[in-house]
Amino acid sequence: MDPERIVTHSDFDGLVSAAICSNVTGCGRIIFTGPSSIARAEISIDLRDIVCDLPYPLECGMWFDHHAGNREELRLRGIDIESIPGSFSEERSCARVIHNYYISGGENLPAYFDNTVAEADTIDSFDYQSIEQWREETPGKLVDMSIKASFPDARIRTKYYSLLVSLIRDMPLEDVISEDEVENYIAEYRREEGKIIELIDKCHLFYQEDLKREIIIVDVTGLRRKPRIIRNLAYLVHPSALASLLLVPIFRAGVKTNDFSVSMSLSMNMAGTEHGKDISEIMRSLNIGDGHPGAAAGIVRCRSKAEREKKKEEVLRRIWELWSGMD
Ligand SMILES: [Mn+2]
Repeated sequence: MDPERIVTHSDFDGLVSAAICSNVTGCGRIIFTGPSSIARAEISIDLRDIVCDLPYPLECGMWFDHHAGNREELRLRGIDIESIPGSFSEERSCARVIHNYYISGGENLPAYFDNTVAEADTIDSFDYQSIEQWREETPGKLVDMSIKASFPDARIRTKYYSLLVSLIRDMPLEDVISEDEVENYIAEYRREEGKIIELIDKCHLFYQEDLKREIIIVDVTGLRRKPRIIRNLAYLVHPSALASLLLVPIFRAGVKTNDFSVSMSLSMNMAGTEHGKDISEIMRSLNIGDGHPGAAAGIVRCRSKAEREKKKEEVLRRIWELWSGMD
């Protein structure tokens, strides 16, 4: 296939996916987007497009993905996955699916892709056994940091992501990170991360009965402006925590509402240990959301600030009860 565009997810896995497709097909026009834009059909995609690491659109030329939920959605839509050109497999990254597809098709891929794809596997599946391993600054993680920097506007971000795809396509990650622009955005991300850690330090607490400080709670519902927050950074503030819980106000059209989101995940300290904790079970029991055993989220709706405070207390009490009852 001679594609006109590669439409991909705007994360590390999506960028590596696009880089492999670009290497094989020679296509250099990359569109970056997220799963919800595809679901809402906000981008017109046709038979000349390759789509990576995203839900299957109405139609496309080739589709590569690894999300079980997207396969389930195709089944519900009555579309036979085997009839779609490309490849689906529940690998740890979409980059792995694409790499396997082209290798088994006899394509000659650069040897440095082996390591690039291995990094995509780890980063996309958040496969860390400890905080140290998660914080270890591999070339892939540094590139991922630069992707997560904030950009002055969407155009500059798209331009940088396009540059990154061509760098990842043409050289090993060790060389990508010594490019000036990449270095600058890594530094920018570090500055932002420092500010987030300060905010977490200021807004964290533990439930009164949580004497062993198992769950670090970060409550930023009191902030007037939408904060940028990365939940896992809570483990830097309290490294021995078993889980982190984040309460964030919901903004609609830039305006703060009384509703708040609750998101929670297990610490990587829990990886590989025997435990009965299931975060998605907690969200379902509260009837506010869903997710995976390791991470889940929900939304609590409130009509007033007073109700928000009341519900917050209730949610924290219930989460603590459910959590301490899971063994
Ligand atoms: Mn992915």
